[in-house]
Amino acid sequence: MSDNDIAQKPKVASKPKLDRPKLYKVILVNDDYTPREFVIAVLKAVFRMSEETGYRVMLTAHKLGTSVVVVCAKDIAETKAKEAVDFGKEAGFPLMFVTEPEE
Ligand code: TYC
Repeated sequence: MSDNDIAQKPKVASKPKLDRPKLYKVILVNDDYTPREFVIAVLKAVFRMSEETGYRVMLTAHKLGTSVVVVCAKDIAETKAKEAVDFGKEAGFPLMFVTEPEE
C-alpha cells in the first residue's frame, strides 16, 4: 500500500455558517390623541434622540401613519417598545410602538 491510497482530508476546515441574529424595527404608530410634544419627549427619554431627530420621527408618523424609530436586536427592540408604550399609558395616551423583523 502506498501513501497515495490514504484518503486525504480537506486541508482547509470548512467554517460552520452561523446565521446572524435577525434585527427588529421599532415602529412608532400615529394616533389622534397623543400630543406631539409628548411623543417627542418619549422618543428622547427612551431612545435617546435629540429634539430635532425626535421631532422628525414624530412628524413622519404623524404624516404617514408610521415611522421607524430604531433597528436593533429583538430583545432590545421589545423592551424599548414596551417602555415607550408604558410612558403613554401612565399619562393616559394611546401612544403605540410595535416591533417587526427587518426584511
Ligand atoms: N397625531 C398626533 C396629534 O396630532 C401626534 C402624534 C404623532 C401622535 C405621532 C402619535 O406616533 C404619533 N396630536
